[in-house]
Amino acid sequence: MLTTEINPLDAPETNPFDVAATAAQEIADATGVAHHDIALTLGSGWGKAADLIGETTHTIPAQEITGFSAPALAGHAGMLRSVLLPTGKRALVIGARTHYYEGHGVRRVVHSVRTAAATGATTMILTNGAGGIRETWKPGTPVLISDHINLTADSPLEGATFIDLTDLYSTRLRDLARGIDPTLDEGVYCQFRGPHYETPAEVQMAKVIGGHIVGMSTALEAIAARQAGMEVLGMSLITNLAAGIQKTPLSHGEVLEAGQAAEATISALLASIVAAL
Ligand code: 8IG
Repeated sequence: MLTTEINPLDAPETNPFDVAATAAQEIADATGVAHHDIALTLGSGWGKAADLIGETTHTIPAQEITGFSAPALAGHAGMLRSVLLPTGKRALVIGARTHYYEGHGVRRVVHSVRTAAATGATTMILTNGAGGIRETWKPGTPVLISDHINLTADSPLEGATFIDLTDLYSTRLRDLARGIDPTLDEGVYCQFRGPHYETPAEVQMAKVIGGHIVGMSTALEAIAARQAGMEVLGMSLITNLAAGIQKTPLSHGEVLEAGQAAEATISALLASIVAAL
């Protein structure tokens, strides 16, 4: 959709699943691919995986698809790609993430996941860049998400929709990932609202309540993916130690740099995991 149009997700009376179905049909029309099998959201540091998993046959600026938002950062046009995997399966690669901290509401945050499900995808791979609470995780370390703590006090579910989140981050997929790289650690991801980083006290709280990773995405998306019946794999790239764990202040530039340095390695790892699905 054009940026000047009203996003249909913003009208409370619209059904977000209808909007996702429309978006999926538009993707099918634009790509000629009627069905996608898996979907990947590539967060900071993970972008190169799109080139490594297979052959990109179609690239669509996300904002041309119903319900997707204009890019939050100028010059960062989010792209949707349809990728043909060597196995013959089809992947939908989502390079456009709407963050909760943008303030457009949780429907927009999870629209890409719901659209992926509507294209037929039954596996959802969610990746992000995040802060680490464990001191042994040097910047550049990829970590499997074993579970999450949703600190946004929000949910993508509307009404009395009671969804079980036991094993939300599939044990089967985590085992499969460790089959590729046995050194992969795992941890509990805490989604904070952001966009500010945490105070050191908030990081200590996250640690005390059982968190190992702090970030600003993924948990709400994972809930929507589970609601849609998808199997979820979550991975964080630790780009920095969380505030107060590292003694120096956090800088966005530093975070981006760590992401870039690790990008080739972690993207190759993710491509190997996708090949094994
Ligand atoms: I990259 O330290 C990245 N994203 N909340 N805290 C939160 N989000 C992050 C961090 C971090 N690093």
